[in-house]
Amino acid sequence: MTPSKAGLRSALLAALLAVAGTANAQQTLIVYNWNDYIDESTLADFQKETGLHVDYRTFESDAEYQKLLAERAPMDVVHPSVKDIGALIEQKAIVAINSNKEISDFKEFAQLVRGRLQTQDPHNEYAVPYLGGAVGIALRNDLVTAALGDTPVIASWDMLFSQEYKEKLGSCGMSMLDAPDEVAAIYLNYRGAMVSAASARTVKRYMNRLQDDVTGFKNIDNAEYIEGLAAGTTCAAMVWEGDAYFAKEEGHDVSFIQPQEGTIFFLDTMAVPAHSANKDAAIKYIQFMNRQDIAERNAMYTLYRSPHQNVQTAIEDSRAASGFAHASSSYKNPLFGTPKMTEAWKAQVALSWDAMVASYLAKKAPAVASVTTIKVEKVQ
Ligand code: SPD
Repeated sequence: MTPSKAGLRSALLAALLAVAGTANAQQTLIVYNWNDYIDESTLADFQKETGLHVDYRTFESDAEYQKLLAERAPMDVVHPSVKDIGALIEQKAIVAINSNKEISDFKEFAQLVRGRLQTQDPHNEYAVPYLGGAVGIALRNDLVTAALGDTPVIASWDMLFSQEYKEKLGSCGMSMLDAPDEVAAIYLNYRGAMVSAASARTVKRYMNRLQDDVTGFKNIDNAEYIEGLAAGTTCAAMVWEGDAYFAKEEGHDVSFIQPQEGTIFFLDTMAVPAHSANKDAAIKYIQFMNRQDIAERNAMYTLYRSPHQNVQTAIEDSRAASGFAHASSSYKNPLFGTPKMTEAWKAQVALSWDAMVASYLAKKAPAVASVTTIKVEKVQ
């Protein structure tokens, strides 16, 4: 987690968990979730209700949790993105937890969410949706206005990738997500390629172009931009939307743009690793977090979108009344999902990504690189 949110809250979380816990030997559940992705008071409530102790840890990228899973690091609940569920099932890295509808019959989830899951987990056995949202651009308004002069702010990926905007915004700090699959899909779509039909050769060609386009960016990273936007050291960043809305709610001069060319609608889930030592307790945790009242608290707090149709509708109504609205209404165009990736697509994206990062770091000297590697943080 980055200090902008976590610094304020990890102390609170520790206090809440201490109060909720007892001195008795408790069963401990190890939960890995994305950074800045929970209302931490729900953890304390879970402990109070069940008597189970939660050892809550965070990660910042797909690569981080995938490495932890591959290493069989102690873990009872993990939050993979829906795009990876099919592969995790195939690898036998996660287990079926909902074969008898113990957790949900999935009827309460938005149609687009169910469709997204269907392609990966056709019988809704392995993964329960948690939160989702759009990828877009966060702007630190004061800095961007000063840097752009008469050039207008536009709802376009041009703000990050066109020469015209980069020349103006490069000096106030630009940043791109460290999320190969999402970035590749967004970039190919932006540059006019048919993402779902792109051959490995096409992927390679476009990723080479991206390599030039990110030259001069301050970061390729999933957490530093949160701090950077707040501190004014980053002015334009590709972000997961909740992080931008949260910065705004904390009083920073930040806005979120959903580019008109289209963007990813990502969806994260809850799953149980095959090597979990506490599978029954893990199912209880997922059941609890999937409860409508708890799901609502997490969506309200994080400013991401709830997969529960009713919860999201109620939230949108109450937020609209207070002047808050997501850049587009839920689950509609121009949001699209990460395409069902063929092995060749995935392999080429991974290869091209590594080459792009290597070239980016080589050009970035003398500053120290900040591409995310492993930064697992433990909060308890
Ligand atoms: N603050 C991070 C929130 C996580 C958003 N989901 C990321 C999906 C990546 N595939």
